[in-house]
Amino acid sequence: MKNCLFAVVVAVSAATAVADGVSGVVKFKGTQPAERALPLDPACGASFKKVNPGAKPTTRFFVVGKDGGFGDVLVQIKGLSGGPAPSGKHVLDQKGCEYIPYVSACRAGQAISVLNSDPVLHNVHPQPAVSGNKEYNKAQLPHGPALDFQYDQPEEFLKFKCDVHPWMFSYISVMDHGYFAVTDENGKFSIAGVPDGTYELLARHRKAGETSQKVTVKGGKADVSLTLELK
Ligand SMILES: [Cu+2]
Repeated sequence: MKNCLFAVVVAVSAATAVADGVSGVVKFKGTQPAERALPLDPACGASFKKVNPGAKPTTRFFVVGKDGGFGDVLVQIKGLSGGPAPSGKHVLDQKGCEYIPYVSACRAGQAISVLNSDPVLHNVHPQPAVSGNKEYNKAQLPHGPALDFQYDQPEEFLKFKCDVHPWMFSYISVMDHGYFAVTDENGKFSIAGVPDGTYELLARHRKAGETSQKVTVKGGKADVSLTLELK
């Protein structure tokens, strides 16, 4: 009976490993600029060390994986509206005196819940650039309760900052449709639920610009590779 159960589990995980939806990779081309060291104060230095043992605190402008995969790229299907509903709140944490994730995306109207996992005071200061999206500046005690925000107008790379720690930034893209993803640290992405058809797939990075490619979805799937060149 034990063996039988084991076989079932293996079969399920093999099935889920097959890529579904529009998936693929964004590659980085060019010379990766050096990141800058972050001037952490002692309290933040200690927290950073605890969260990232052995790592040096630096800016995170260009996340490039070993195989050239480009992280923190906003990828989206153009020309579609609606799409899969957001599942729960979009969570942004403060850990080691950094915002985690650094770059992410959510749906317009979706609650953005900001946590403070640090033993230090932060203040959460979203600075939207689009009219109708409100600026806030809220202090958050060490390990304090979550603060919720909501943005109804689409805005790419809406900036969150902390005024206590001038190196702390996060960028959340607020999307008016559900067909988007942000690439992981190896440049990989997956967009679920795209109807069959031919679309423009747009990839945009905060500092490396954008590129787009035609993609044809058949049987609910498409595999695509894009390259963003830093000039
Ligand atoms: Cu802070």
